[in-house]
Order: sequence, then C-alpha cells, then structure tokens
Amino acid sequence: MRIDIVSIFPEYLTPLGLSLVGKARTSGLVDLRVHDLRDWTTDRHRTVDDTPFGGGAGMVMKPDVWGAALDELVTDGTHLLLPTPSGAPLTQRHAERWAEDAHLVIACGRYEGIDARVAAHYAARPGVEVSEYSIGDYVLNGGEVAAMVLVEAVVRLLPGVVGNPHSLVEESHGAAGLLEYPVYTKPPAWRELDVPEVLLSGHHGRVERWRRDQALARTAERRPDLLARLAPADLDKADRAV
Ligand code: 6GU
Repeated sequence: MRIDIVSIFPEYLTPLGLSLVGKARTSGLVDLRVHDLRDWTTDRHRTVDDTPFGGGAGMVMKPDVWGAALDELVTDGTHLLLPTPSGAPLTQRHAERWAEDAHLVIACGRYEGIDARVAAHYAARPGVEVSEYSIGDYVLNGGEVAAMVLVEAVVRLLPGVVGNPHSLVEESHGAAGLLEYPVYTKPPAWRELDVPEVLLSGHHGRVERWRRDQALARTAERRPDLLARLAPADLDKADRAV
C-alpha cells in the first residue's frame, strides 16, 4: 500500500517512523510519504490560506494550492481522505475497507478547513473516491493527529504487519461488536487486588463464558449504543440471560 500525507506541518507526522508503522515502512509493507503543502505555493510568502467568502472568523485553505499538490499525487484508483471535524465518524469498518485500497492520500487541513471545492472536484473525477472523516466529537487544530490515527488503524490491518493475526480478531470493535474484556497477567495478587479466580482455573469453557459476560457488561455500561446495534443472532442463549 502507498500512503501520501500532505500537511503544512510535515514534522508533526514524524511519529509515523516509530513502532509498528515504522517497521511496516522499513520492511516495505507500506510506502508512506509525507509532503509539505507549501512546496506547491508560488508566492514569496508561501501562502496557503485566505479570508472566507461570506465573512466570519478564521481563514480558509486555498483551493489552488491544494489542487496543485493533489494533481501530482492523486491518480486513477486513489482514495482521497480528508480529516475534518465535520466528517463521518471513523470506525473500524472504515479502517477495514480502506486497508484494501492500493493508494491513500490524506490531505490535512488547518484553520477553518479547506475550500469545499477541493473535495467536490476530486469526488467528480472518475476513478477517485473521496471520504471526509472525523475521529470524534471534539475539535483539533488540524488534521495531522487524525491522519496518524487513520494510518495506525489501517496499517495494522495490512497482511504481515501484526505478528499474530489472531490478536486482530478478539479485540474491541472487532466482529463481535463488543468492547474487549479486561485482561490480567502475573502476579496473581497485586496491591490487595487478585486476578479473578476463573482465569486461574484452567477451565477453558468457563474462561470463555466469563470473558463474554465481562465484554457484555462493559459494553452495556460504557457503550449502550453498541449493544443496541447488536443483531439478535450475535447473542447466544447465555448472553440473553445476562
Ligand atoms: Cl478529523 N480534524 C479536526 N481538525 N478536528 C477533529 C477531527 C478531525 N476529528 C475530530 N475533531
């Protein structure tokens, strides 16, 4: 997979050289490049923004600069991603779908956002898909952190990136639609707190049942919206009794 990220703060994205994403890059599983939007400016001040038509606070990113950058990076089959607080909420389902794309371009906006014609222009281009996404109901100063969130969510799903593909199955927001159950390791007693007895029992069936009950209870407590969306077929007989 190829990923291009465009930002006026390319250094903001240096953590993408670390950890799992960094390893995926050095091993060639992902070709990730970060670009400085100002490289596509033509004026002496390297201007990327201007005042909004219609008035109001803040500045808007200029379509001509973004167009020059994206014309170089977007090709047939590119999925153009625009992080914005007014986008659709990012979910694990998006990460799964976008991990199948051969080429992602992430355009990081700052200020009050990018002139809306940029998304409209590329969305109208045959062979190009455009998605505007948000990482939650709060406001960030720009799209860079949201770009890193997306890259981490997508890259870990690429074949060969996560050592044990099994760990992708059981986790929160996986196929079960439930939050993950609590986990414990040694020592069995720590600061007056004991690991739940059942986990030391060696009884696989009871462990599985306990984990399922914990996942259900947690989801009901913290994310009742997720529980409400579960299909009846996703609940077993014992679940219904909980
Ligand atoms: Cl994707 N961008 C910005 N600037 N703020 C956000 C966001 C994205 N998601 C939540 N808040």
